[in-house]
Order: sequence, then structure tokens, then C-alpha cells
Amino acid sequence: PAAPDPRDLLDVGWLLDDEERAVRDTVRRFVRERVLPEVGTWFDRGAFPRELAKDLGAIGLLGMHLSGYGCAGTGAVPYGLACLELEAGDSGLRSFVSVQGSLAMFPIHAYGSAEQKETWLPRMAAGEVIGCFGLTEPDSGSDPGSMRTTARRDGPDWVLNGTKMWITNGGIADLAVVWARTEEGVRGFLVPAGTPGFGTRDVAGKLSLRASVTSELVLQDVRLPADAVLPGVVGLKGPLSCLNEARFGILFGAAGAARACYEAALDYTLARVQFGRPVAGFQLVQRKLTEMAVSVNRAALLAVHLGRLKDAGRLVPAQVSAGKLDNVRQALRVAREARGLLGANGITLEYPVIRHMANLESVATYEGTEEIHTLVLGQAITGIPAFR
Ligand code: TGC
Ligand code: FAD
Repeated sequence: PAAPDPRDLLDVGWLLDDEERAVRDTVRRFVRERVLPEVGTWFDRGAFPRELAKDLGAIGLLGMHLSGYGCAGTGAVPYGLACLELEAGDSGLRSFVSVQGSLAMFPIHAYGSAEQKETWLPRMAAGEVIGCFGLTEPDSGSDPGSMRTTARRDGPDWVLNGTKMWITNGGIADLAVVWARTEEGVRGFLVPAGTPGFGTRDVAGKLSLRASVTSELVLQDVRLPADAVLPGVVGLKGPLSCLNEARFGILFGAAGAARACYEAALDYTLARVQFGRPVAGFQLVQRKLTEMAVSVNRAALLAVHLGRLKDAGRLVPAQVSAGKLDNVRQALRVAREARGLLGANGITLEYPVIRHMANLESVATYEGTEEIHTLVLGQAITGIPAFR
């Protein structure tokens, strides 16, 4: 038998069907041609190029697992593979696509009125309208049920007050999906940019996820018409159900960031000569490469398995937590190991590794920290909630 492909050690590609391979290859090409030549500069400047939204829309990546309204309507595995390939480019890029499709479009698709769907989804799928998702607040992160943002009725209108924090795409969004406390429970509101009383402030000084805009949303007596509320859901399960979708994309994405770091380390250590031979020839380095390759492939296998469960309608939130928890943890380990193997070159933006390593610190925190997913699983395993 032939030797295994060092870039797909366990032949995970063999598990994919033709449509899945086509999506994977299209997105990989897009990242290679459109993203990799420039992403170091975007990261350095701390900017996400807004024009990329339409390019992502043109290849069908925005809301791609949703059906109708100009969305591609693919299965879960193609969506996941797109996230994997995007995050092999940069976590900020995958974040953009996750937020647009899973956090801004998904709630409109799942809980919006017919008119809300018609108004927003086609333009969001095309990348003409950028969305964001406001759940977290300055004093309410892992515990979103403690949110202080309120929406009260005033005649037929709604009036929103509060502050959302750490909101991806906030400063560049045309539409914010904002979750607020009402008399009936938490509800979702569609807040167009430019609504009086609604403003954003970008977070400065980030050393992670720099090729992504992260912002504060400020709502001061923001008056919205009656039809700005998402009619289909009341309660925390509304925003939490969106998180299941985004976390699913992240567990694939993390496998992509890990792969990019492993491949950079493999290429580098094969080419770098010290003590008269490629450093990849030393046993200590081979041990690291081996552990990285196994982690990268295990992450991809886990992701594809969870994708198959999702397509079969069997995936439950605790399983998504297992994937998010472990794949992000493994990706961080791989990135840190790769950083070391590149020696001094590992600390520059000329190579992708430290960028991925820094990005993964955000990925580990957002969409539920390691501790939160551990407790979700702890509850699933024991039946005993240990959050509070
Ligand atoms: P709990 O009492 O357990 O549940 C409240 C209601 O929600 C339901 N529920 C879920 N529904 C759907 N999916 C889930 N995963 C759900 N988890 C819970 C639950 O059944 C209940 O429904 P009902 O009908 O009985 O009312 O809620 P809790 O307050 O104890 O919180 C549970 C906990 C801690 C797991 C949850 O709050 C949590 O996940 N916290 C982490 C917060 C988080 O992940 N925030 C992410 C913000 S968005 C973001 O980070 C975007 S980054 C994007 C990017 O750039 O890529
Ligand atoms: P905290 O909840 O204050 O946690 C601090 C520490 O305490 C963590 O280690 C945590 O694990 C631990 N902890 C908390 N509770 C427990 C417990 N019960 N048991 C054990 N340990 C616990 N949010 C959005 O709504 N929309 C977005 O688009 C968005 N984008 C983001 C982009 C970036 C770059 C970042 C960094 C964050 C983003 N977030 C977004 C916010 C993100 O979801 C929160 O940061 C995350 O949920 C954690 O909340 P926190 O930062 O307030 O930490």
C-alpha cells in the first residue's frame, strides 16, 4: 500500500462525497487566491476588508446552509467544510461568515416574519447587507441570562436601552440582531444601522482576531416599529439556538486553523537545515509533527462525524459543545507547538502561525469558553447542572 498523504494522514477526504469535495476545493482556492496573499496585512492593520463580503456572497458562502431567499441550501458538512477552509486562512474570515450566516441570518430565517425574511435575507446572502449579533454585554458574557438591555413597549413601538459588547462586525454592520429583555422574556430585535439612538464603537488594541471588526453597540432610547421584533421566539432559547449553529461552524473552523499551522510547521521543518540536516529529521521534531498530524486529523474526523449527525437530524447541543471544546483546545496546542518549530520566524506575520495562535485565543473565549462547554457536558453526563 502507498504511504499516507502527510496532509490528510487518515484520508478524511475519502469520507466526503462529490458535492462536499467541490465545496472544499472551491473555498480552498478562494482562500489561496483572495485571502492568503493579503491577510497578514489585514491583521497588521486591524481591518476586515468590507468588499470581501460580496465576494463571499458570490460564491454562496453566506447563509449557505439555509434554504430559499438566495441561500445555497447545502447540507451541514459542506457548510462545515467551508468554515474549515476559511479558518485555514484566518479565524477572522470564518468569524465573518459565521456571524453573517449563523448568527444574523439564521434567527431571521428561523424566527422572522415572511416580510422580515424577504426584506433582509436575499441581500444578506449576497453580502450587500452585513449583519451582527448582539448578545454579550459588558457585565453579561458566559451568563447571557443576566443581560440588562431592555425593550419596552410604547404604544405600538418598542424602545430599546442598553449596551452590547464584543460584537463581531458591529462597526461595519448594516443590521444588528439585538437580544433584549422584555416583560415576556428575552426577544430578538432587528436594528438597522443609522436608527436614531443606536451607535457603535470599535474595540481598539486587540492582539487577537485582528482581521475582524469587534465593537460595542450602544442603544439609547432606540425607537423601533412593532414589526422590528422577531415574532417566532421568546426566551433565552432564541439566542442559544443560534449559538448551536455558529459553534458547529467553529468546530470545523478550528480544524482548519490547526491544519494550516501543522502544514506550515511541516514545510518549514523539512526546509530548515541545522546541524547539517533538515530539522524535520530530528526525533524530537518528528514527535511534535506526529502529534500535530494526529490532532489535526482527529479534529477533522470529529467535525465530519458531527456534521453527519446534524444532517441526520440527530445532533444535540451537548455534542456541539464536545466538538467546540476539544477542537479549539487541540487547535491551540497545535498552533503553539508549530510556533516553536518555526523558531524566530514563528513570531512574524510572514508565516501564518502566530496569527492563528493569537486568533485561537479569541475562538477559545467566544461562543462559550472551555469551562462553559465542560459544564454543558458535565450536565449532560451527570444530569446535574453546575453553572451556578
Ligand atoms: P438554561 O436555563 O440552561 O436555558 C435557558 C433556555 O434555553 C434553552 N437552551 C438551549 N436552546 C437551544 N440551544 C442550546 N444550546 C440551549 N441551551 C439552553 C433551555 O432549554 C431553556 O429553554 P426554556 O424553554 O426551558 O426556557 O440557561 P442558562 O442561563 O443556565 O445558561 C446555559 C449556558 C451557560 C449553557 C448558556 O448561557 C451559554 O451557552 N453561555 C455561553 C454564552 C455564549 O456562548 N455566548 C456567545 C455569544 S455570541 C458570540 O460569541 C459570537 S462570536 C462569533 C464569531 O465571531 O465567530
Ligand atoms: P466571562 O463570562 O466573564 O468569563 C470569565 C472567566 O470565567 C472565563 O474563563 C469563564 O470560562 C469563567 N467562568 C464564567 N462562568 C463560569 C462558571 N459557571 N464556571 C466556571 N468558570 C466560569 N458576543 C456576542 O454576543 N456577539 C459577538 O459577535 C461576539 N463576538 C466576539 C468576538 C471576540 C473577538 C470576542 C473575544 C468575544 C466575542 N463575543 C461576542 C463575546 C463572547 O461570547 C464572550 O466573551 C464569551 O461568551 C465570554 O464572556 P466574557 O468575556 O464576559 O467572560
